[in-house]
Amino acid sequence: MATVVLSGGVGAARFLTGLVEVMDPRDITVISNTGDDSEFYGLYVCPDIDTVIYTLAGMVNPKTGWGLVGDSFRALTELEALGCEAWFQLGDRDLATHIWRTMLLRQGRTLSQVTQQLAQTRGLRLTILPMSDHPVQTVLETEAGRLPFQEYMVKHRFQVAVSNICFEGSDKALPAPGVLEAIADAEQIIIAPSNPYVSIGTILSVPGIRKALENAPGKVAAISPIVGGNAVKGPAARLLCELGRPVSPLGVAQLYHSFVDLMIVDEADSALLPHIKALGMEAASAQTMMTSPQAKVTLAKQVLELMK
Ligand code: FO1
Repeated sequence: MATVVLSGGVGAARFLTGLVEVMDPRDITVISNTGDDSEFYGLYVCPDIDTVIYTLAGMVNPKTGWGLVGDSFRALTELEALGCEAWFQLGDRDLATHIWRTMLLRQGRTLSQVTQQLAQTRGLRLTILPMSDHPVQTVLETEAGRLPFQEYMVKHRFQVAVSNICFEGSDKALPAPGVLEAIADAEQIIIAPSNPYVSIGTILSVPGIRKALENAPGKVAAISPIVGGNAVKGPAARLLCELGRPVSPLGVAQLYHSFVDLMIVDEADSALLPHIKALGMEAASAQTMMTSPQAKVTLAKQVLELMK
């Protein structure tokens, strides 16, 4: 069954490891956020795409959820000794991915082409599409000034108040080849448990994607990344609060209500189901905490069952 998954980084990657166990990966198209992409030392780094690929290939560092398991940081140490800033932990083996990607982009390949080649090289059978081949940068307006996403997230550890989020370049961006077609052809579309502002919101900022979701003939379900008033990972709870939304799956549902048919919340948040339904969408609860390989498979099964 043709399935599209809108994806950020770690939460989406964990969900996808369950999904590929319960359906044919060749039927899955992942549309990945690229607003977190950054250049470090002249290299083009795509954290969300790499997190999904490394996780599905069984290569990810299980402690962090990003980067490669067992990687070392000798190149970074040398770069620091040369006077470079080194707050973004790029491992030695991870650097090979960024060198290779940058090399192919400089030869004129598109990010879509490079991403598909990278996924195939790592043995993956699903399709991974960047949201756009054009550069879009998530920039947060904060009390410490305008910060590109990785500076906000990693350098400042998201401990600065945010007043607004911009997606620079999105007005000139086009969806990557295949993105709108995948949404239109999908029998089901799943919004992964990713940050609704800086992962999914960034994808929605690319002209045409929100409209395609609103008009999609397939059912659209979203899994809440907020459980019991907290983000499972990252700044989602803080951003909901700072941008004036309820810090709960209800706040997420408010952001998604124009295109989501079914909101899936954790069992801990079952009491919110009537409030979410009042927005005009279906709502159901499931065990969304992916604390073991079995829990990931169970969640994927439950999501597919709820979407029937
Ligand atoms: N996240 C961190 O919190 N600290 C890091 O130093 C860091 C390095 C890093 C390197 C490669 C990569 O693919 C991801 C990396 N991440 C790091 C994760 C990344 O900042 C975010 O989790 C995503 O951009 C949000 O989805």
